[in-house]
Amino acid sequence: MTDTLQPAVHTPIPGPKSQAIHARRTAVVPAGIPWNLPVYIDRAVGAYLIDVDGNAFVDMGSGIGVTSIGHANQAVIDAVTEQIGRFTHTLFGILPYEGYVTVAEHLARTTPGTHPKKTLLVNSGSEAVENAVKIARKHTGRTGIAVLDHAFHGRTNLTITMNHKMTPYGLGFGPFASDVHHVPNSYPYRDRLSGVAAAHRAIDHIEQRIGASALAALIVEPIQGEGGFIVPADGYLPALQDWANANGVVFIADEIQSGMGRTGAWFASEHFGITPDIVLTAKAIAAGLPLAGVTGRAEIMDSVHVGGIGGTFGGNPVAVAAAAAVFDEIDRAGLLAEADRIGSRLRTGLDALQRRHPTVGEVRGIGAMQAFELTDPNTGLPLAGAAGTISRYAAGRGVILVTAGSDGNVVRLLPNFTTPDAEIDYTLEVLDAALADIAQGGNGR
Ligand code: PLZ
Repeated sequence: MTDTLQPAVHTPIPGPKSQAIHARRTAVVPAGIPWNLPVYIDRAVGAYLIDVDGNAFVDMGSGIGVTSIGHANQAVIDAVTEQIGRFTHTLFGILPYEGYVTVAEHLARTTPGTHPKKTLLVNSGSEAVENAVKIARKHTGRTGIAVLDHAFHGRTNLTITMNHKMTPYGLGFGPFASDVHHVPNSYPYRDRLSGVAAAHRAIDHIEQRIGASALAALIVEPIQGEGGFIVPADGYLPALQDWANANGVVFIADEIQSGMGRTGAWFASEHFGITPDIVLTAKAIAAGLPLAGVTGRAEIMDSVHVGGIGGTFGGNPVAVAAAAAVFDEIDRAGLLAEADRIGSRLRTGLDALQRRHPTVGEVRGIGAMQAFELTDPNTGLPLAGAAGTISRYAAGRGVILVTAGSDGNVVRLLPNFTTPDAEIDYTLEVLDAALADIAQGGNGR
């Protein structure tokens, strides 16, 4: 464990102070915003979250892959503090500043391919997806958008239309955006298809149900995030890209969850040998400050008329200062290699858990983006809800986990890239105990 911190839960979860805040929240915050655990965080450092009752948790979720370089990173604190003291806003479309340009340069350097690239900065992942669709439509003069089954792209009207799960993301919020088409993904654990066969199925679907000439863009998460860290079979993504390129369809990689070093490469696309026309970033790009990017081939990005894209806060000066520090820190501290190393340690442990616990149907992921899918060993069906039980159990032992999967049966692990080995090993011990507990019918408490 680190010198000063170790997992320590000394109150019931949630503790009394968290419970008191939660009661206040219930009166003033809408019920529709989910909460994983009503534990209110007071501060965070390195791999730890400390709640208002003084409980310390190992953070294996990084706020869904946002604080990837560790909580309270000093380089980020310094960059943000310095920028806040100079200026916090001008609106880049009114009066520009260097930080925006610097982040665009970093994205041009780190996203796949050496072609000229340009970047639009916005505030959230959903907004990045929205803008990528606008740009692809303008560039192609077409309107159709193809998305994959089990995708998650956001919570705006267009992006909820693009999500796999209407429940809960879209239910009751229609009418929805038009000309969005859902296409079969590659999900080797469930479909048992080779990448070539899965791509054939997807392309047939597009050609028959949409028509290539109607399609502006095909958007993929190279590793699906909320869907449950679904790693497509080899050859699936390259075949989709080749088809998109041959048919004048803009090929967009939503790397909002899989990018920024999460898989041990700057972008997960690299593992699959794809060079998307547009790459989307958000989450980890600015260490928790709101920022997202749309980085694409210069000729595609420049197809939009002046004034067609922008926004008040997009590329906010403080957020871009944090982002520049994130890029520098990943380079300086060799954090891509660290993500890979931590991920391997985790993966070895998860593979061992799979051998001991028949409910662990599959372990999958790349780098520090690892997950396991829980399956009923007797029926082969998803163990719906089991991931939530494991996550509650782990919280009681001082480990924060995040669940995923369209059936709520996937536990995902997204440790930050500076997590010490001892915290990874402790997490694996807790998971071992949690899996033993669910095998005996435990409820996670
Ligand atoms: N694309 C691949 O993972 C956000 C959503 C959590 P925003 N995923 C976490 C929740 O409850 O809404 C995400 C993603 C991928 C797009 C998005 C959307 O990014 O910054 O949340 O808008």
